[in-house]
Amino acid sequence: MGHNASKTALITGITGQDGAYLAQLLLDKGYRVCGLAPRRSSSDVNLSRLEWLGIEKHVELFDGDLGDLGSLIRMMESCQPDEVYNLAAQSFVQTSWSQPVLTGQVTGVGAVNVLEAVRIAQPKARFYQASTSEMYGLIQEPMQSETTPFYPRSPYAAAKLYAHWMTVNYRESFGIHASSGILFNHESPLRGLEFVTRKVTDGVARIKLGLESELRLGNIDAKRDWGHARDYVNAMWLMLQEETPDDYVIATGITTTVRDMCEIAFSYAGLNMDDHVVIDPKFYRPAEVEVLLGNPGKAQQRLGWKAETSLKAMIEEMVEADMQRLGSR
Ligand code: NDP
Ligand code: GDR
Repeated sequence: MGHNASKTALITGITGQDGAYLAQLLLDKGYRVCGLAPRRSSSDVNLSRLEWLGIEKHVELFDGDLGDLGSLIRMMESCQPDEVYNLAAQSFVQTSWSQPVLTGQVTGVGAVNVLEAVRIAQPKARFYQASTSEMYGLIQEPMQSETTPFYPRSPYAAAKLYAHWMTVNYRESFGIHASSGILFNHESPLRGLEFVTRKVTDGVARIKLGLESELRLGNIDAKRDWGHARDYVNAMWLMLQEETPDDYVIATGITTTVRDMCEIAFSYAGLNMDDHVVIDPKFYRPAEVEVLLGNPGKAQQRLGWKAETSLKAMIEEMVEADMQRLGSR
């Protein structure tokens, strides 16, 4: 609170996992927080995550869409942000093969719409782009850093790589204070149910409560560097407090197989994973990113950031939250 009291932030994707945690972090720091909230047919706007954190009444929501430049410019004009966080995306890798064009439009071109809105209506604002470790894809280096070459392996990753380079270009060509966080996987009780950690913790809670008996998964040999979303949104904020915009890898520096992550969830609930997990090729991907492991050295050195939450503590928190959610239905 206090010294940031006069600052305003605008978050696209405020209704998603990271948007909700980032909104909470910025409200705690005394920011005025605006968010782009696309209309959804089921309930006008998806407020469930903001409600879970109890902050839905403290943010100002604007009607608009990443595909509609006019709506983004109008939002910049009414909100007048000091900081813009572009978190909106079609973010599920699997869906990017069934909807490659939409993924390109939202995740790739959509980011350029936000950059254009900044350039036209709020050029002094600092801009954050949600880049991803998926851009490394078929990596050749055992540990990925800011200098590791990219090799995207999905329509999602290719769209994110375009947005990433456009962010660099707006920084170099137009002097926009634009930074890109290359974030490795990060999870929480607010993670979407289709992503593997939450699918597992929700599945374990259902099995424990007798609502299901099996959990169907794809490639459980894949390895990911998993951290907690609450820790990672802090890195986004720290990047925009730097005088010079730059790109940073945000990761834990530890990689774990899907199998071992699963094991943590099942044993926490006192269950045996082998009694319940069924491998279903339906969840295999046309091209897989087999292993990701990030080197967060630059972020630690320059931003003083490091991951605080262990995978075990996070998965246990997620199982707990899912048991409570399902138990109280
Ligand atoms: P989510 O999928 O939880 O949230 C995505 C957000 O984008 C939602 O608020 C969604 O709105 C919004 N959105 C989707 N399409 C549009 C559109 N056309 N116009 C406006 N808003 C739209 O993602 P996360 O919170 O997990 O991730 C945040 C960002 O970080 C994403 O860009 C993701 O690709 C990227 N990322 C995520 C990582 C992770 O491990 N979580 C790692 C690296 C990068 P609605 O709620 O209405 O659907
Ligand atoms: P990812 O996350 O593709 O890394 O992208 P996801 O949790 O979907 O997959 C992680 C790994 O688990 C394997 N897997 C399964 N995945 C899902 N979803 N469902 C399953 O049943 C299953 N079984 C095995 C996958 O094959 C994969 O190897 C996430 C998203 O948040 C992106 O937006 C973000 O950019 C990256 O993380 C970093």
